[in-house]
Amino acid sequence: MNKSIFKITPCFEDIMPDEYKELVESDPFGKGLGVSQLGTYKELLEEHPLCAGCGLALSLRLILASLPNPEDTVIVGSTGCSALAFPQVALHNIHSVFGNQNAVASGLKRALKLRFPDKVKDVVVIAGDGATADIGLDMVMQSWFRCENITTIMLDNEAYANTGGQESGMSPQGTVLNMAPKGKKFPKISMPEIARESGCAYVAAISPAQPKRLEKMVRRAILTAREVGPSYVQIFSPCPTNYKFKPQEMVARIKQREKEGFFKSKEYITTEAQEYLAGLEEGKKDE
Ligand SMILES: Cc1ncc(C[n+]2csc(CCOP(=O)(O)OP(=O)(O)O)c2C)c(N)n1
Ligand SMILES: [Mg+2]
Repeated sequence: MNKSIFKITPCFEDIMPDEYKELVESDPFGKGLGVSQLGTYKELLEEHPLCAGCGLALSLRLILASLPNPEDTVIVGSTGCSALAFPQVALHNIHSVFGNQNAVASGLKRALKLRFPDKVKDVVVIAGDGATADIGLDMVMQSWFRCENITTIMLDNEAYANTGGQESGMSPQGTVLNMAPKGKKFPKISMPEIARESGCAYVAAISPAQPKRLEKMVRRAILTAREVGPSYVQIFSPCPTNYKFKPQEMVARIKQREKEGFFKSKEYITTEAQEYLAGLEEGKKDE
């Protein structure tokens, strides 16, 4: 991205919103900043309209802080709670029709490769569990089978949250929600394993309770997608509104689910991706 595109034309300086002026003065672009520097620069998402204690909002904040190359990243979103925050994200982003996100991202990545052959452009899908594991599963898996160079990040709040609480394929067995009063009859879908078997070169499961590990996984996934093949990161992002717990208990809930054995951080890496990442991470140590 050429930074001159967001510089303020002098004659508009007095009418530009303070938020925008702050971004121009203290942007994170091209500086290699990450999760550890949060609070020292203007973030790509600050205020958002999501519920208090929303796990997805925290995950989104951490993902945006983890992007290896935010100025040349395009996010493809889908319908769901996160779609409400995207208009406030200071990054190129596209809203796709519910479930179509990986098809849109595939076309976009191919077009960007043709349009900017000498530049790295990262295409990252960020969508809910319903969009990824249910209604969009066909498009998601086909993009993996075709080995598209894109990263898919699922914000797993274990429900269709935006539409008032239906069960999703990712809700645990027995879950009772506003619109699933009898309790879910089937177990949670094993998406990391499906991703691994469907051709993803890098797969991870994580939660915002481990911000540094989340950052490492998001970076590894995006770097792998550049050169090796598709990648998938599943982020457990509990929803206080639909699961009816107190907003301040979101992180405690992750830890409790971990203790009970319902959530586990995972990482699957193919040998090719492992060698590629080891080369990059080794190079970074020398810097
Ligand atoms: C094609 C289509 N089908 C259904 C809907 C209705 N719809 C909007 S959001 C949503 C649920 C989204 O669930 P998820 O992807 O898990 O995101 P969340 O809201 O939980 O973040 C549904 C079913 C829609 N907008 N478009
Ligand atoms: Mg959901």
